Parts: sequence; structure tokens; C-alpha cells
Amino acid sequence: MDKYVEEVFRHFSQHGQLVQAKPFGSGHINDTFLVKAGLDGQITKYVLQRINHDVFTDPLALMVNYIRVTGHIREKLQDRGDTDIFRKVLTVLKSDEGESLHIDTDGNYWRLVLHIDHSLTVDVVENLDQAYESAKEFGNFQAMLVDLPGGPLHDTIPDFHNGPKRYQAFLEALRADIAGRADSAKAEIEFLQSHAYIFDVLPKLVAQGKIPVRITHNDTKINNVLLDADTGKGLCAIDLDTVMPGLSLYDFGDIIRTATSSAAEDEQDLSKVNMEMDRFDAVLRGFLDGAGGFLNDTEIDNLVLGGKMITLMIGTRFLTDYLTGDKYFKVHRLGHNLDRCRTQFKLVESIEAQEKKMQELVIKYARKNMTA
Ligand code: GN1
Ligand code: MG
Repeated sequence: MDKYVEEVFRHFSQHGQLVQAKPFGSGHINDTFLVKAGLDGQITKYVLQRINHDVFTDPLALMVNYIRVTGHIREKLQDRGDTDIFRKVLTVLKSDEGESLHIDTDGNYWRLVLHIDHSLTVDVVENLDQAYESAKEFGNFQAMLVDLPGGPLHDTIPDFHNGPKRYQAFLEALRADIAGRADSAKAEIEFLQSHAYIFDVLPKLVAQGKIPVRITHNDTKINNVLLDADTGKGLCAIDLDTVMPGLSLYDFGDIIRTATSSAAEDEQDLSKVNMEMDRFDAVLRGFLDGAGGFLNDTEIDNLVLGGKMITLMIGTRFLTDYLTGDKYFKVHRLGHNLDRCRTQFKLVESIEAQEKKMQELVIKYARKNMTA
């Protein structure tokens, strides 16, 4: 067991006595544990997380966002008379000191949330229903937050989806080449240099006032949504650390990136990595059913571009991390970040090859959605 978990959970003793804790999920940033604890003669499951404070440098501000967002969604569900609230929004639990974050003796930040039973996440979509349901859930998440009161949320990672800055960071990493890996990534470097223009499109539309900044999740990869284990229906969005001001297209883009591909993010056989049109169809319908009501024409026109841009950007981030010696994303093998970068760039190519047909589907469904 992680050396801290036992000690940390003692500060959450009002939620039970620790029985078991094991690593949980496949996130690349935080450390996550599934904890079983005895409470009132019953075993209750929790998710305990150590927030990576190199990445999230202001965990307290992050938790302010987290509580505002989950509180607002909870209120909405209550107003609607929903009977399954504890499974449709994350529930943050307080430490015995009454805080939503516990800080351990080494200065690590820990958060406890209720585990949602009979739920599952998938790393690669297994069927079209999963693609549809996940996209709908993320769309719905944005829809629930359009009227969040109390002013803008904190930027938990400034410039998180700033493509031009991400590209600059890559160029600097390439120039420095501190890990001596640039030679082994020549094809990827060239690919990125010839596609960097894609990063300029959305910032221009934002500057022209054609695309609004909304409240977005910003990490809508397929395994950040819980599905009901029995019905397969979307339950709730998880991994809320990056919920902050952003573009709807970022969220749509990251579902495209992770739910339309037939292969894992780190697949080494690139022939398996493709943007599958039937999955795109399902994701598009799902997202429009969840969020379509408030997207404007420019957003709708740029949905496909959002998918391409986010996929290119995550690929850029993997490549940058590879070049700098794997400092940011957790890696489990040599070249892991390069493998991840390759799948992303292959997906960008696959999107490019099918862009016209994707755009036709957008027009077809967006129209239907408007007249519905
Ligand atoms: C990280 O934590 P996780 O694994 O859900 C990353 C995302 C990337 C993703 C790539 C805070 O998400 O931005 O898209 O890996 N989160 C952060 O798999 O950087
Ligand atoms: Mg995650």
C-alpha cells in the first residue's frame, strides 16, 4: 500500500476504518486509490486521490471550483427531482478537520470522494452505445454548468488548451533536446511542424467574438466518464480538476480523440489506429443531444476542427514530454510518450482523410437538432 494512504485515511475516520486500498484507474497525472472502509458494520467504497501539485499548483483554488461545480449540479438534480443523485454527481467528503482537502506531513494534497457503485469506465470504446452515452454525458455536463452563478472559475492550469503556446513549448523542447531524443522522433517532429497552423484557427475565432468561452471540463477523454454497469447509460463526468473556462470544442474534441479511435492511446501497431466513422456518428449525436441546444453556428461549424486540433495538441504534449525526458505524464515503458504521440498524429491524419464526410454528418445532425 502507498506509504501515505493509511495515515491519510486516519484523517477521514468519520467515513470509516480503512480495510483495503489499491491503485485505481488509469489516469496519467494524479495518484488514485480505491479505498474500502468499514462504517456502521458495512463496507463503503471511496476514491482517495493525491493531487499532483506540480501540475495543479493551486490545489485549494482547484477545490473551490470542484465544490462549486459539484454543488451546482447536485442542486439541479435535486430541483429536477432526480432520485439517483449520489450516482450522477461526485460527492466530496470532508476530513475530520472539516476540510475538503487533507494536507499530509510532506505537503501532499488529498481528496476523498464517494465511489459510485455499479459503474464502469472504458479506455477504448467497445460499442457505439458507449460512444454515444459518453459524449452525451459530457455534453450534458456543460449544459448543467451554463448557468453556474458566482463568476468565472479559477484557471487550474493556465493556458491548458492554448495551442500556440503548446507549440512554442514543443519548439523549445526540440531546441534544448535535453534527453537527446530528437533524432528518434524525426517523422513526428516534421508532422507537427507541417500541421502547427491548425492551432491558430480557434484563438482567432475567439478573438473575433465568434466563439464564446464557456465552462468546460477540459479532459473529456473516454475514461473520464462513468457508465452504469448494468444499463450502459452515462452516469456522470469524473476527473473534475480541469473544469474551468474553456471552449465547448475542446470537450467535443477530446471525446473525438478518445472515443472514435479503434485502438488504445498508446497502441504500438498504428494500423489499428483510425477515426471510425460510425463512432464519430455516435459521438456527434451524443454530444449534440447533451449540449446541442446552446452551441452557436460557428461552434457547430468547427466541431470537426475541434477534434483535429485537440488530437494534434495532445500529440504535441506527448511529444514535448518525450523530448524533455518524461517529466509530465506517467510512463510505463521506454518510449511510451512517443508511442502515444504517434497514435495521436495517426488519428489526425485519419481525421484529415475523412473530414469532408464528418462535416456532412455535422450538418445533417445539427440541422435536425435545431428543428427538433
Ligand atoms: C491527462 O489525468 P488524465 O489521465 O485523465 C491530462 C490530459 C490529457 C490526458 C491524455 C491535467 O489526463 O490533459 O489529455 O492525460 N491531464 C492533465 O491521456 O494534464
Ligand atoms: Mg482521468
